This record gives sequence, C-alpha cells and structure tokens, in this order.
Amino acid sequence: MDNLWIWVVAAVVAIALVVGVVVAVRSRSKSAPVEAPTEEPQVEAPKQGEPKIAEPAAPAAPAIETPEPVAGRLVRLRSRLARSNNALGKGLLALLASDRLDDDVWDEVEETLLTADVGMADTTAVVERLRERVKVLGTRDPEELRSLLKAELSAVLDPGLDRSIATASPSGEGPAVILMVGVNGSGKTTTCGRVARVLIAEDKTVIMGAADTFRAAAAEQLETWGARVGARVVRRGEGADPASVAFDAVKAGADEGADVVLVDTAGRLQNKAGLMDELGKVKRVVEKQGPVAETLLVLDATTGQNGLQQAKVFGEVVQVTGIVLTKLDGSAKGGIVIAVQRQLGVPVKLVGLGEGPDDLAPFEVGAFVDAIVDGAES
Ligand SMILES: Nc1nc2c(ncn2[C@@H]2O[C@H](COP(=O)(O)OP(=O)(O)OP(=O)(O)O)[C@@H](O)[C@H]2O)c(=O)[nH]1
Ligand SMILES: [Mg+2]
Repeated sequence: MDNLWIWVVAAVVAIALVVGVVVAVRSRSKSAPVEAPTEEPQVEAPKQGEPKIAEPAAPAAPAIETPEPVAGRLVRLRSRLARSNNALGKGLLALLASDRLDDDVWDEVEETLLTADVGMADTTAVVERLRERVKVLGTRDPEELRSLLKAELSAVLDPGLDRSIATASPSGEGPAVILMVGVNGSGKTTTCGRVARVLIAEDKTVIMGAADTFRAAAAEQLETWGARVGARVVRRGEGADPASVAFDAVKAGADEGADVVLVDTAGRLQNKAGLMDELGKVKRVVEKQGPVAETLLVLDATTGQNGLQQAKVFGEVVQVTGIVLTKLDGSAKGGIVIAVQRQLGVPVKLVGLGEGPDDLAPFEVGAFVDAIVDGAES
C-alpha cells in the first residue's frame, strides 16, 4: 500500500514537471524576436514595354501658381534684350551718323553686324540694301536713318512668318504633341516647363512626358515645373526607353482629353549617332498615335554660330518647326536670331530672357528690332 502512494505521488510530480516545461517552451517561443529571413524576397522587375504611367506629381507643392499672361512679354523683358544687344544698335547708329558715309564706314557697318553674329549672307544683304536706300533718299537725318535700319533688320527677320505654337493636333484628333529637342543644357526642360505655363495661362490642359530617361533628375526637374501649375508628368525610371515614355505620355493625353502633350527629350550631341537615332525613334513611336504638331529646337543663343552647326544635325533627324532661342539675356548677340532663322529656314518662335518661370516670350520682330536699335539709348 505504501509503495502504491509513493508511485502515485511520483507520477503527479512527473506530470507537473512535463506540463511546466511545455508551458515554458511555448511562452519563450512566443516572445522570442522574429528572425529576419535569410533570403531577400525576390522583387519582380517591371517587364520591358509594359506601360507604367507615373502617378501625378507628389503633392509636395500644393500652391498652384497662376502664370503671367503672355501678351507683351517681349516688351516687359525688352531691357534685358537691349542690355545684351546694346552694341549692335549703338554701333550701327554711330556709324550711320558719321560725317561721311564712305566705303570705310560701310565696311565698319558690315563688321558690326558680323560681330553681332548676324552671319555673312544677311550682313551683305542688309548693308547693300541700306547703302542703296541711304543713297537714293539722300538722307542723313538720324531719325530717318534709324527707321531705315529698323526696316532692313525687320526685313531679314521676315515678319510674315507664322510664329504661333501649334495647340491643335494636325490630324484634328487627340492632343497636339510638341517635341522639345536640343543639345545638353540648351534649356529644353526649362522651356517645357515655361511653355506649359504659357498654355495653362491660355486655359489649355497640358501633360508632360519625361522622355529624358538618362538621368532621374531630369524627370524630377520636369515634375517640379509641372507641380507649380498643376500639369501632370508621365515618367518612368532612369534608363527606361525614351520612346515608350513619350508614347505613354501621348496616350495619357489622348485618354484624358488633354489639349497639349509636351515631350522633353535628353540633350544629345550631334556626333553621337546612336543618340540621334534614338531621337528619330521617339518621333516615329509618338507618330504611331498621330502626327507631331510641333518640334521645337531649343538653342542656347550664347553658343553663337557653333549652335547653328548642332542645329543642322537635328534638322536632319526630325523636322524642326520652330526655334526657341534661350539665354538672350546673357552675353548673346542679337544677330544670332537673324542667322539662326535664315540658316535653318525655320522661324524663331520663342525667346528666353532670364531664368524666371515667365521669362519666355513669343518672338515678335517689331519689338525685337525696336529693342536692339533703340536699346542703344536706354
Ligand atoms: N539666363 C537664362 N538661363 C536660362 C534660360 N533658359 C534656360 N536657362 C538655364 O539654363 C540651364 C539649363 O537648362 P535646362 O532646361 O536644364 O537645359 P536642358 O536642355 O534640359 O539640359 P539637359 O537636360 O542637360 O540636356 C538652367 O540653369 C536654366 O535655368 C534663359 O532664357 N536665360
Ligand atoms: Mg533637360
């Protein structure tokens, strides 16, 4: 009997021990820290060609700005233009006011125009016509000489050219697509942002495509511009196919009924044949959805005649419909406007006169000529 009790007590103690151990192990495993899996989870890369349209720009800058109206901008910015082009008007008027208008003086007039980047062909044409008219009219009156000079400079700038920016698709369907092309640093992205503002000031709806995919910063720069005026930017990651981004942007524009799609492209050097091919591809792919309304070549006016060489190469790849001449507020010489237009056979449509958001003006021949000639006196 005694043995039986001993066995019962031993069994109860054993069971209690087992239960205690199990409870302790369970509670420890619950509170133990979760160990990180040894293998990284596999993230699936987005498939090539799969449309991946970015969300609207993060609402980092909620205050939407009201861009300045476009009318009269060139007049407002005239002092910047006149400052940088003072030499042209001043030099010419001083020469024309000389006591004797002999060959030496006309040679100097020619030199002044050449130094102002006007280019040989137009310089010769302007000097010949001016010389002829001064002779015929027999005038030496400064005011008359001034208006003769303005008339000749205006004539070479061809005031009759259509300088409007297309805001309707040539096919009549879908958005007007505007491609922005040009070499590194010429001001393409800035121009996209500023043209978007101009269009928004005219109550147009705008979508921008960040087809410069070489640098992530390029798309961010465009988004910053877009966020300021509430224009959506379609983008993909760095290194994505620029043509697909452009395609997506145009598709988004069509789906959303936007008036205009502005496509920013990467800066390209004319000697990089592959990059020029890529620009051609961007255009061809965009055109699968309809014709491009406008291809604007953005040129840095301070690069003078060198910029013209680059511009010609672009003209061979994409049919340029308008020139945007930026940085005319800097050390650029006014004559470049004449040379660019003449040598490329395409009108200068917009000019950049500063780094501000509304420092882009529609080019007007009269206001421009007044600024470079009369600027001499201001
Ligand atoms: N003073 C002045 N600066 C300008 C003008 N237009 C553009 N810029 C400046 O030029 C610089 C280059 O402009 P971006 O718009 O980045 O040039 P980009 O052609 O897009 O350059 P990439 O993307 O590198 O090919 C910026 O610092 C602009 O502020 C202008 O009309 N006047
Ligand atoms: Mg850029």
